[in-house]
Amino acid sequence: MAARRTTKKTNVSGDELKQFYRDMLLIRRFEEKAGQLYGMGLIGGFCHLYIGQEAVVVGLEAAAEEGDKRITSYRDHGHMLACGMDPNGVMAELTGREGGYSKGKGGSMHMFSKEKHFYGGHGIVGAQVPLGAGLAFADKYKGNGRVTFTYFGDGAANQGQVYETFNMAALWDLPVIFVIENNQYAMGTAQKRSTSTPDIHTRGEAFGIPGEAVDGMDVLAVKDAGERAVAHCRKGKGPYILEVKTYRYRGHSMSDPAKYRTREEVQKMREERDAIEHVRHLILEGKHASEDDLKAIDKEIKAVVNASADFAKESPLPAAEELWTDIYA
Ligand SMILES: Cc1ncc(C[n+]2csc(CCOP(=O)(O)OP(=O)(O)O)c2C)c(N)n1
Ligand SMILES: [Mg+2]
Repeated sequence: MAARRTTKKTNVSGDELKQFYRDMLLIRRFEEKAGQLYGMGLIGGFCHLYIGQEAVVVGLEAAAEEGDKRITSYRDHGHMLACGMDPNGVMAELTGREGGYSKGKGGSMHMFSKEKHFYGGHGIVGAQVPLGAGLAFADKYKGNGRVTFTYFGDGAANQGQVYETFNMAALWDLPVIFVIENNQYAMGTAQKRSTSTPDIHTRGEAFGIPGEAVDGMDVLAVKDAGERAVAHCRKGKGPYILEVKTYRYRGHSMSDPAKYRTREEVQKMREERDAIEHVRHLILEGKHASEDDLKAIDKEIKAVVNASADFAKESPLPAAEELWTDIYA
């Protein structure tokens, strides 16, 4: 491995590091499998993979408590797995099968789990931002102490509705954490070509919303920042912005020719900043586990992912009558 940055010492336990490793690896292997199934024609439509960004959701989920909510964009499989949704149900939905979270009728961008407080999965860029504030409004109204993680991208951060939402969220002190997953690109447009000021965590200043930038390739840094944001919201101090600087290794979606960046740029991130390798290094360096222990985890995760693909392939397509259910007009 090329030059590895050093991480400041933390008091994180070996068990916690191993859990981070496991959770991030599940997302990566799941997404790789989804990419394969897409290539085989078993997944149709759009499919946006989360590979490279795993530390963002895993770090923030470690800062969340039972009952907290999450809502995100179309790049959503990682969020579902990180909050504990069943890989079988997610993979079956990707392949449009009856056993999927939306009975095979929603696909990659339209899955929900009330049980895990996951509110989608939204294909319209930025649309989930006001919805996230709405979820937080409901919690504030009920006085239940819950917070909502509202995830969106660097591209979405340039949308008008985001600022209408910031205004209302600040005005009403809503317990919402706006998580900007800055992966440096919005489809084929690099952030520097679309965004007047690179530090998007300062965008809340006009509304009195505090914000901070976080290294999104370091799961420990993400968890730390997440805990600060959660504490702020739970104290009733209103919204908080986390701009998590990350990187997606794959194209925008499975149909992206990726002509807007060099292979070397991607390779450099993979070799020098990979979040899973980082944790692997911390585990080995701290002697929390051996290479063989980690191999056993890799094997276990591979089995879970393979089982999800088998479950999906064996699940039938939705019955024709299902066309007439879950319709609200
Ligand atoms: C309102 C709207 N405009 C445009 C699109 C097309 N579109 C889909 S994703 C995307 C880029 C969003 O990039 P970003 O917010 O950075 O998220 P990322 O894909 O990087 O996770 C665009 C323009 C859309 N889905 N909705
Ligand atoms: Mg982006």
